[in-house]
Amino acid sequence: MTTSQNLFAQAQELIPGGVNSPVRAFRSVGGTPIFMQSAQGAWLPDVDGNQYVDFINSWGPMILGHAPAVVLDAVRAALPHSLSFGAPTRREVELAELLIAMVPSVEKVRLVNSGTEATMSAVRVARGYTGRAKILKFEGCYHGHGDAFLIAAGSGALTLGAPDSPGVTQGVAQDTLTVPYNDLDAVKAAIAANPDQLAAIIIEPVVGNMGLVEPAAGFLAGLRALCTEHGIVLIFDEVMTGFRLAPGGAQELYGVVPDMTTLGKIIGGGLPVGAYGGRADIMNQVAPAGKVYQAGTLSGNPLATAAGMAQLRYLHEHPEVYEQLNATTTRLADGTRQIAKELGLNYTVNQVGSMFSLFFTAAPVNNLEDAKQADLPAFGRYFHGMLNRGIYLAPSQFEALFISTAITDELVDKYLVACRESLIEAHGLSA
Ligand code: KE4
Repeated sequence: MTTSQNLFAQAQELIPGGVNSPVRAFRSVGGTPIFMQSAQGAWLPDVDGNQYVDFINSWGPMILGHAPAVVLDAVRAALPHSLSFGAPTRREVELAELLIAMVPSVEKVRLVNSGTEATMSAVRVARGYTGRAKILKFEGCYHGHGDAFLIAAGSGALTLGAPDSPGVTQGVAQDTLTVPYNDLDAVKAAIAANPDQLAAIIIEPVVGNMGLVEPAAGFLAGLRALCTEHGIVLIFDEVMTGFRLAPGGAQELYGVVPDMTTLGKIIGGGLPVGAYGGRADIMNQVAPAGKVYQAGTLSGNPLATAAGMAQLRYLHEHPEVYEQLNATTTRLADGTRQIAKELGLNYTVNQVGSMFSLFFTAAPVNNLEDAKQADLPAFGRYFHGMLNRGIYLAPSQFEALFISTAITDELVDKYLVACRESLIEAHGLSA
């Protein structure tokens, strides 16, 4: 037995499914999850001494690679001053200022401790602001594990085949409408069928949680117009795309400004930080300025804000990083697409900026139904082929890859060699 196998056997006796987040359990790809020992730059050594090149980067946060000096130095400097006060600090003001400078829709912002807290809070504020009850989300989008979102959810819920979780009551589910992604007519029909009842439409402006799916031309602008026309709060869930697709996220990239934005992952530099923000007239509903209650013991935590501030400040001051990330990712995506074509597989590869996915289907993937056409057993074999060749991918077809600045040209070459060999192996092709 490997050390990972031993640890996983112990973990399963102590932790549900042996993991602290379902998608880590390798359930849809089979095998034993790899227990990591450390990480540096692009490299992940596991507890058995194997080395992997990381293409997940903690599901997005490690955009500068693992253990970047700029972030670790900031955390080291904050360490001696205690880990938490439960009182306001200067850095929370500085971080709010930076977020407002970077994210077009954000005029006021509240820090929380996860993306889930951010989305749960944003929806509550939208309901408080509008006095309406219903929300609309898109099939295959994942907005964290809040009850209102575990309806036709993506990511781990989709991976485990539980897009509608037990424990979510009918009372909650009845207030969440779902329509296919990229289907503006379905949105219009949902609005017409629920006149003056929709508090918010929440969307991943670029989807990572059914695999990478990009918005059709005009889709986001269409949503913007409908929300303006009907007094519905448009929420961009940029927990994945924020600070990744551009300094100002997808809303900067596509030039569509929502009423509210939720943030996470990169914002904390690897430590637990989430945030929700938006128009001042909406955010002024939040206690204690307004009556919509939301709170958190560790919100704005001194260490987490030190890490987040360091990472965001670096990204803000080095916009050239985005050009590098996008060029690296384009090499990876185009190379993967070319290899699949040469092998006669013609698989679909979707890419936006430094996020991409290889779908095990030759058909286009523009929504959840398309993504579900993928050959999941073949994906599982491919995943393990890549793992055996030292490439660490998301252990699910319904996730995106997240590229860091630590991925060099040599590592792109290593990935592409492994990709070809793993596709051949997964499909029993001749080289
Ligand atoms: P967290 O609560 O996991 O910090 O954020 C929830 C969330 C909200 N919105 C979007 C668009 C997200 O992608 C996420 C979390 N993403 C998953 C990856 N698909 C986190 C990985 C996991 O669940 O372990």
